[in-house]
Amino acid sequence: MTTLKEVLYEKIEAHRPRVTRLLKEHGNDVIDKVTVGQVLGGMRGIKSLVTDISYLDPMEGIRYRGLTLPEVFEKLPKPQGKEMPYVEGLYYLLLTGEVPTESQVADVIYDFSNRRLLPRYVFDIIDAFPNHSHPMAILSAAVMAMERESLFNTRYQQGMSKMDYWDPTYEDATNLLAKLPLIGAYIYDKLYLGKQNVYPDPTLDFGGNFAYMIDKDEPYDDVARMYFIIHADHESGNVSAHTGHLVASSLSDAYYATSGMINGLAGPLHGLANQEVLSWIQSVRAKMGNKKPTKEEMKKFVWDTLNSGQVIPGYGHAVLRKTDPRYQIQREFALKHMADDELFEYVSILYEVVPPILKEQGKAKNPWPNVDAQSGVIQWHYGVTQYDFYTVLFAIGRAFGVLSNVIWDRALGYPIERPKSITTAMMEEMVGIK
Ligand code: CMX
Repeated sequence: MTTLKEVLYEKIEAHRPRVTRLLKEHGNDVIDKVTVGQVLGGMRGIKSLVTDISYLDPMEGIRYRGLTLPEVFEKLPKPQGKEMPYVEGLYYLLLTGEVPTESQVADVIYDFSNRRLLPRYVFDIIDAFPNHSHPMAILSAAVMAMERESLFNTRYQQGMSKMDYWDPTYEDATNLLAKLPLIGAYIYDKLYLGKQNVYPDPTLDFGGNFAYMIDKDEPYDDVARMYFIIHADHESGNVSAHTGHLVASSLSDAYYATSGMINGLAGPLHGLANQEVLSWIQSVRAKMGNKKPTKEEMKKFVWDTLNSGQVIPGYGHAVLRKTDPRYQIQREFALKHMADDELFEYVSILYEVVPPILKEQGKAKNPWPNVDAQSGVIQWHYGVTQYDFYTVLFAIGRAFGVLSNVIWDRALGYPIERPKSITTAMMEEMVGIK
């Protein structure tokens, strides 16, 4: 059987001439223009990155390698009797653009299980963190500490052809991805369960093993698979994906790039919003003395939050202009498995109440919920009630997309990223302000 790495290499060889041709024959063709509003407004919408791993349509939502999320969930192989596909199969899809067969997935699962072991010093570093450290800071440091394991770095120091950069990058990325569940689980077990050890089950897949390691019963294994898959990629311009790409563009290795992307994801406007949603809902619940709010009461909480200058977490998006399909997939799961959950009812009321209010307020370009509006309550329902951990789960999923991109970046020889900055005075002069 051809391994994932061999299939990937064939794809890389087939793709390289396309980039060479674009550069050689169309290097000076114009594909976008840039306005002052875009430059001052966080570079929103400027077509300046290339990736074939995912594409985000504002109205349709994300596609991984051309497949919508419902198609991804339908087509990828699943463990027997489970609703959600293997995360390892997603890695195959993201890297190669092909839906793997059962046996191709089995091969990736076997490969991952051989790469799971975590060096002792990683546990020591996690243990050394002071109380009340945020799990995202611990995760970032644990990944960073493993940089000494980088094969890319070793091979680079020995002298390596540019054409081979992708190979040790693939090894680093796959080693790191295979170890992330153990790192995440150890952080969880230590911070919240007071455990000093964590043991993987070598017979389980990525999602199943993660559920096992944090002591969660079925169907949490499917929740973990769903969660890692929906968070994996959202094209290249979001903060976490872009940070990973940017850091790696200087030929910093996969460990540096992943630690960087984790740091970007940890902000409340990005991945941390899932934690913010839960804490916001909890504060509403506390104010209500645990009584479920009516729609009118909920409207007041939403307006109070807006009027105090805060954003409504879990709503709005820089690219999307409709309800996030990642929200929808989780909502369907919740309706099937936990329709009577009290906090899920809060989320459902918010879905009715928030969009009209954001429209009335008239600021947010997208009044609809994003992925983070739904994800925390599902975690809560299945016993992961420590909401500062939620972004760690997001990070483990996001690492698949970021690292798949970094491998392809090296395969296609994308250069160090270096946009140009100008001064405010230069900009004023360019637009005719004296
Ligand atoms: N609540 C209140 N105001 C909001 C809002 C929300 N949910 N979403 C956007 N706005 C406001 C913005 O703060 C901005 O206000 P100012 O003009 O005063 O600066 C205005 O509406 C226009 O913003 P926008 O162009 O619609 O949105 P941006 O592209 O600038 O920002 C995002 C996108 C996600 C940061 C923003 O919608 C937001 O802050 N949402 C809440 C936090 C959140 O859920 N983040 C998670 C996003 C998904 C993810 O990455 O995980």
